[in-house]
Amino acid sequence: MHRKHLVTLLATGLAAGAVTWLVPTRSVAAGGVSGSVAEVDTDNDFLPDAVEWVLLTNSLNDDTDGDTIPDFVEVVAAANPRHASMPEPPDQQMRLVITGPSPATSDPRTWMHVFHRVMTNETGTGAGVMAIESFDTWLERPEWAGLRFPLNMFAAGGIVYRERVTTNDGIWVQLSIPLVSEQILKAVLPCTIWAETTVGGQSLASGMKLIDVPDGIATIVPYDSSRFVMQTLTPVPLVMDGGSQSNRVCVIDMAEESSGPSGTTYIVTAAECEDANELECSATCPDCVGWSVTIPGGTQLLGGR
Ligand SMILES: [Ca+2]
Ligand SMILES: [Ca+2]
Ligand SMILES: [Ca+2]
Repeated sequence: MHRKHLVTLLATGLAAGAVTWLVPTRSVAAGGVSGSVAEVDTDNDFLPDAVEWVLLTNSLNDDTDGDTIPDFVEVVAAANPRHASMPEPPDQQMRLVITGPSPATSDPRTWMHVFHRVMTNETGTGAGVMAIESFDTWLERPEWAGLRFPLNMFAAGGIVYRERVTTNDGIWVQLSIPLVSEQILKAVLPCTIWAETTVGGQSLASGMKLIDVPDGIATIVPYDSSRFVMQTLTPVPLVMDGGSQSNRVCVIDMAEESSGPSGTTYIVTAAECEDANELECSATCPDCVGWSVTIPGGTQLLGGR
């Protein structure tokens, strides 16, 4: 078997030396709606609906902010997909996103999605994944400084792999790996899940911080320069408001309170509804004022690096 056809979940830290090799078992056509959370992509922009929910992009529009840069390119570059911006230079990029169970299915698993944008002249089948030279992923908890907890212990098998060759934006690669149930993952919060890859000799890293909130697992998504949205991993059904759908989401202000071994603790000081595509602001949003939220490493590096 050719090494480059393989994707490795490298186990380091607590299980030093244990390496699990996973071969992509499924290759599905880009776009369209089929079974799992990793495959439902209503607007066919190569970002599953569940991923767009977590990142606040519009799952019904392949260019949320209308600036002609596709959602995929802006998301994978950790740019600003909801506000018009300058074109992204052609470059290798990678972005990790965790999503929760879909309310439309009985699948209780969380998913890790790793998206790559690969710049290569090759266009044959598998050219994108062939360009990925190494792939490591792990979980970190602030209390275990320096320890990388092997994510293969959380992986549930049956990964989804998709690849799309574009005209000007390189090859897009999606690798989605089902993890344990949201309940089990909740037991190790707060944590950061990381992926590190090498593409064309270039080292790429992306992490997502997961925090514990009363509604489940949430991540903090930057909304503008100083405010954030605490977005649950699991989409909630849209609520009809007077017959029309709301497109607003709860944006929060946070004040730093203290710093400890689990990370930096913030108090939510304000919560208000703002436009955010097709997302729904819960009627209970204002309830989060006064919540104490602990984020590993604080709000730095939110949105990837
Ligand atoms: Ca999509
Ligand atoms: Ca979209
Ligand atoms: Ca755009």
